[in-house]
Amino acid sequence: MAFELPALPYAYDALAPYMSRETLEYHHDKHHQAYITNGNKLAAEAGMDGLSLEEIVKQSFGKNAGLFNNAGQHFNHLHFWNWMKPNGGGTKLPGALQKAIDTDLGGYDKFRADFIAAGTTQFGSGWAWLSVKNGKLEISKTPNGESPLVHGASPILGVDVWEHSYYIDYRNLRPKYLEAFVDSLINWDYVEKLYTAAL
Ligand code: MN3
Repeated sequence: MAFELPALPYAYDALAPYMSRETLEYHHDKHHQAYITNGNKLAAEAGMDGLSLEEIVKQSFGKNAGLFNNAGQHFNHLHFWNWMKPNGGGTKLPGALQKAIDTDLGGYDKFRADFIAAGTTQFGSGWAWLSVKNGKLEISKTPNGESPLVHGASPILGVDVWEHSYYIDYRNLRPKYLEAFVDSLINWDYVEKLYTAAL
C-alpha cells in the first residue's frame, strides 16, 4: 500500500512564533508530500512497496540513493511533526528519560548544548539526533535524509536542519532555530514513548 501524508497533529499556527504557519504549510504540505510521492514511485519501481517504511529505509541505504533519500525523509518527517507541540520544550522531562540523560549524557544542560552543537555543525542539509544504541542514549548528526536507523540505533528525537525548516522564520540563524526547538517546541512525552519502545 502506498504511503500517505498524515495531517499535522496541531493547527498550522499552533507553533508560532517559534515555527510559523508559512513554514509548516511549505514544509509539511509541499516538502513532505514530495518525499512521499517520489518515495512511493521509487519503492514500486524497486519492488519494495510491500515492505514497512523502516525496512525500505534500511534495505535501500547505500544501494538505491533515490529511494533511500525519499523514504528516509518520509520516516524522519513522520516523527518530526510529533517531536514538536505547542508549549513544548523546557526542562521538565518525564522521569525515566531525565534519569537516562543524567546517566548517559551528563545532565540536561549538557544534552541541550551538545544537541544544539550537533545541529549547528551539520554542514549543509541534515538532522541532529538523540537516539538509543545498545540501551544507551547518544547524540549524533547525519547528512540529508539519513538517520540513526541505518546505524544500528533507534532515533527518539530529531531536528531537521535543512534550510526549508527554518529559513522563513530565522533566515541564516540556524542556532536560534535550534534553541527555540529545544526550549519551546520539543514534545518530551513523544520522545519518552519512543525511548521506552527502544529499550
Ligand atoms: Mn524537512
